[in-house]
Amino acid sequence: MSGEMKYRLRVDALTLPHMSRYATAIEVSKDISDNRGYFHFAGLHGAPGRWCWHHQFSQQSNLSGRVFLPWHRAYLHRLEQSLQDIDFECAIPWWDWTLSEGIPEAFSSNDFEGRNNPLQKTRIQLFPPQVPNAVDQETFRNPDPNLPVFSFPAADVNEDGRATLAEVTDYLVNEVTRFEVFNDLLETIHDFIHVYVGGSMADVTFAAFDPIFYSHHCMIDRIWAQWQAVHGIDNYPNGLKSIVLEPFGLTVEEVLNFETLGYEYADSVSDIDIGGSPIEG
Ligand SMILES: [Cu+2]
Repeated sequence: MSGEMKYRLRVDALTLPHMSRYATAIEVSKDISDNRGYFHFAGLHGAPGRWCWHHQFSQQSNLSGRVFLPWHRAYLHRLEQSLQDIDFECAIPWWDWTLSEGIPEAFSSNDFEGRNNPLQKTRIQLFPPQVPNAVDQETFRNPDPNLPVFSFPAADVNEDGRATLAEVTDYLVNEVTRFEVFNDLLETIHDFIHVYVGGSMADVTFAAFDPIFYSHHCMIDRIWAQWQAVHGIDNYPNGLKSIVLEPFGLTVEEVLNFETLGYEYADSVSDIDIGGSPIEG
């Protein structure tokens, strides 16, 4: 454990220190070809590793259970550790899709400090025997004009017949007391966001090569962290706590208290020292 707590902040303009540090670390990571680099981590989720847990299953396990949230927490943690080896101060930023602003500029812009924006896309190159057929393509997105809304009266605070992501998320965190119900609703919302982004993000085989994947999952992890703050950090099915989250070597139990993994969620940069650079704007 590193000892010092890192704060994960909201996705914002690339000119802000927490974003430029993150983009720079991703850029460097993409040039590391061994198991400390971006392509190693991107390849764990879908092709070629196929370790991910969704809807109670992983292609690499004969167990079934709600392991979606802890598996992705361990995943982000290991990626974040590798990025902190590049820049000790950096942390994964969360994409707050409840703000209804679409794909953030930090991920859609071509330019980062006069270079290609490393958060915009990634060139995927996979060759046999890693995959049956060679893949050489760039990640792409095909976002819907509108973020999803839900027909969900219990969450629909203003009763206009359309529960927004903000309303559904609030409802989930504050009103849903059973982990199983919380998990399944959150996983469904998660699916909708993958489909909303479209393109590579809508394909589990390649989704994790798109850098926006990690900020989407960071948002999912943050909502779980908020739920844990309300409903209990250890509020998780006991029978699943000893499952090992492969290939990360952590058990479910070991990731429940995320602060022991060295990070917390903060809403604003204003009260946090994120490593020297003055906050602008
Ligand atoms: Cu996902």
